[in-house]
Amino acid sequence: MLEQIRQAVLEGDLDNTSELVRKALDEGVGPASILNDAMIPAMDVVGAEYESGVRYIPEMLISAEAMKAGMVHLRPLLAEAGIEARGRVVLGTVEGDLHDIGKNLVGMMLEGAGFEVIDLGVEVTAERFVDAARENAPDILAMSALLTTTMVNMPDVVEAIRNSELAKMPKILIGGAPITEEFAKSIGADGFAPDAPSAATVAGALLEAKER
Ligand code: B1M
Repeated sequence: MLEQIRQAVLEGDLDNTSELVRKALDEGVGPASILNDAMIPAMDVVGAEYESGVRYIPEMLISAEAMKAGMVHLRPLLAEAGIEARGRVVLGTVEGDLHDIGKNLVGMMLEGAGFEVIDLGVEVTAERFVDAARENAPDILAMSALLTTTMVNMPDVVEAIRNSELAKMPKILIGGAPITEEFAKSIGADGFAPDAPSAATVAGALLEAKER
C-alpha cells in the first residue's frame, strides 16, 4: 500500500493518491507512516529527478499537487495525534512583487519535506514578515523575489527581523530568479537556494545548524 502511494505521488496522480491514502488509513496504516515512508520519499525522488534534469517544472508541480491531495486526509490526523512537523516556515514573496508560482512550488516542496508552511502570499511587507514571525515563531523565514526591482526589499526584511525582539530568531532563506548566493551573503541571509527542491534541502540544513 505504501509503495502504491509512493508511486501515485511520483506519477502526480491526484485522484489515486487521495484514494490510496484514504484506503490505507481505513486499513489502519498510521498517518505518520504514510507521510514518512511513502509521500516524503516520493518527493525526495521528485526533487532529485528535477535536479538531475530528468523532470521539468510542470512534472514537479503535478507531484506536489498529488502530495497535497494526500495531505488533505493526513493533516488533521497528524495534528490530532500530536505529531509535529519537522519545523515551521513562514514564506512569502516580498513587497511590490506579485510572482508566486516559484514561491508556491517552494512551499509545496517544503511541505513535501515535512515542514509546516505558513504562506503569507505575495507583496509581503517587512512589517508583515515580522508580525508573522512574532505570531508563529517559525524556525525559518523564507522569502522569494522575481524582480530586480523587488529583490532590493529583501535587506529591509532581514534588518527588520534582526532588529525585532523576537523570542525565537528564525534562520532566513531566500531565493528567486534574480537572487544569487553572493547577494544572499551580502544581505546577511542565512541561506540561498536556486530552486524549490534545494530550498527544501537548505531548509533542512538550516534547521540542523539551528539545533546544534
Ligand atoms: Co513577470 N517578470 N512581471 N509576470 N514573469 C518575469 C520575472 C521577467 C523575467 C520577464 C521578462 O522580462 N523576461 C521580468 C523580470 C525582469 C527583471 O526584473 N529582471 C518580469 C517583469 C518585468 C514583470 C512585470 C514588471 C511586467 C510589467 O507589468 N511590465 C510585472 C510585475 C508585477 C509585479 O510583480 N508587481 C510582471 C507580472 C507578471 C504576471 C503577473 C503576468 C506573471 C506572474 C503570475 C504569478 O506568479 N502568479 C508573470 C510571469 C508568469 C513571469 C514569468 C514569465 C514566469 C515566472 C515564473 O512563474 N516562472 C517570468 C519570466 C520567466 O521566468 N521566464 C517573468 C516559473 C517559476 C517556477 O520559476 O518563479 O523563477 P521561478 O521560481 C524558481 C526559482 O526562482 C526558485 O524556485 C523555483 C523553481 O524551482 N525560487 C526560490 C523562487 N522563489 C524561491 C524562494 C526560495 C528558494 C528558491 O527560498 C525561499
